[in-house]
Amino acid sequence: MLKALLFDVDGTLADTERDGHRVAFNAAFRAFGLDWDWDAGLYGKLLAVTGGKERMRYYVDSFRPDYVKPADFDDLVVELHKTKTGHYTRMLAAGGIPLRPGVTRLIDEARQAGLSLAIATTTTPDNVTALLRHSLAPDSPDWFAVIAAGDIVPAKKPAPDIYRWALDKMGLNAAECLAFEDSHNGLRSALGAGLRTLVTVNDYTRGDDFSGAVAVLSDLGEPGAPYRRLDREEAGVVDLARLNDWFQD
Ligand code: XBP
Ligand code: MG
Repeated sequence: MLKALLFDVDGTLADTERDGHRVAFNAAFRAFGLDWDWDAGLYGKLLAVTGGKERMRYYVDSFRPDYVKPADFDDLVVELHKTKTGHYTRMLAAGGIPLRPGVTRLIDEARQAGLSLAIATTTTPDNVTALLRHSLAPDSPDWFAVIAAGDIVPAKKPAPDIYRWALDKMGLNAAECLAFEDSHNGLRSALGAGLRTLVTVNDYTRGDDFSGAVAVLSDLGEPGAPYRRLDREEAGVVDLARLNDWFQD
């Protein structure tokens, strides 16, 4: 029986990367007088590494051989990331990033049916609560039995640790749950924890390898604006009846 839905955040609940995180990173770089500037194309490459601090280190190591790291580089990364989180959460508070099609509808239906909800994400906890509060409902962080986020596990996605941590806190087996992801790294993480996983793609992840997913969709769909299934000819709206069908397959 399907008992719980576990959601990734970035790219899955909302399109946060290109016009959210990326913009906030660039604002932080400017505030620190750095000449780092991540355009939308470069950011797509940087998404290979999850986690903002890890992504900045990856950028320096792989794209800026000219940059000379100061002795306190690790501290600089932490401070840059705090500044970036401040920018990002202010953007969310200003209502800057809406949820993707079907997300609010499906979460409402799942709550009414008594399913448990959880979050399993690489992003910083403050980012999750700000997005939920400002784009879903002010009290919506309380709707989630578990919010597993950020540095609570050292190994970020594609490692399965964040999903294992969430399952453990919920006291549920992977076989009782369904995960929602948007990227190859996220799918690997959820599958690694033994979770059946539904993928909704976005512009950055459309070309990713999604082998092993239950289904690969354009989005969750809304009445009047159905999803398109990418792995076969099908359109529709993701509701609990459809999830249960996929879950039982
Ligand atoms: C999300 C991420 C995050 C954000 C930045 O990956 O990689 O790192 O880009 O967030 P996923 P922070 O959707 O697979 O969880 O800067 O707060 O780390
Ligand atoms: Mg994601």
